[in-house]
Amino acid sequence: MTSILVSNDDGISGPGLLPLKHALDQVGEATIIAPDRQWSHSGHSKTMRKPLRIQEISLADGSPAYSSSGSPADCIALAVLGFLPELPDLVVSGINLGANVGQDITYSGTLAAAFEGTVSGIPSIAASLDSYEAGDFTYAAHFVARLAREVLARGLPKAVLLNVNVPHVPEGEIAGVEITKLGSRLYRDELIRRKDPRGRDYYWIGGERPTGDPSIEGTDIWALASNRVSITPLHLDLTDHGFMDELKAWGIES
Ligand SMILES: [Mn+2]
Repeated sequence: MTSILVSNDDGISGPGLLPLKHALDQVGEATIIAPDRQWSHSGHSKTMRKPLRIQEISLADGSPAYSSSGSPADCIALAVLGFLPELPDLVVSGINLGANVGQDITYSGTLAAAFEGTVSGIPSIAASLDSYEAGDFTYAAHFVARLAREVLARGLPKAVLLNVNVPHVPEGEIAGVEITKLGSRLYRDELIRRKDPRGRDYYWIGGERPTGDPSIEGTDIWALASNRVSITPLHLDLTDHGFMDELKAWGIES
């Protein structure tokens, strides 16, 4: 039996988790291990200096699931290191509320769970819906299940994962599926300084939602802007091979 490990960064009550699990139940045996709280924007963090707890719970539809005190990556590590009786054949993380495109992938806990699967040698998919409001995950979940079947049948190259972003439009308005490269996000963060009740300063990193440059054809941001599903293959090797020769010319090695 094909086993699929499902996690996310929006937490065990995240709205995209159960629709994803239901769709993946048609592909194999889907087991949820998800964080017990919100971990969005937490990056690839792993808990090494305090204990982790796992609780067996029932989700809204009665499905059994494991809720973990750890990060998204911890959830995958727990499973891979022996919490589950056998290694999963596939890791799927999502479906995240909010796109993970361009530079987002360095912040995203959704991606971190998938990267943790990839580091462990397990084919992995990260999936996000391009909506910040609780949305309709039906089409996205079915699409990810279809992609999961392909990944299980064909495998993925070593150190490569698939980052999927689905537009939040009715299925009839989906204009196609594109294999894309990472685009360029435009963040609009600002620092907000306030006073706490004791008169001390505290800070929020806030501001408007990020936008992106939709004009660069072939990017994930362009695909979403034109109602296309985006699939970006990501490699764990972040080396900038093109810059290596110029860096050597700095003479620092001698
Ligand atoms: Mn999230």
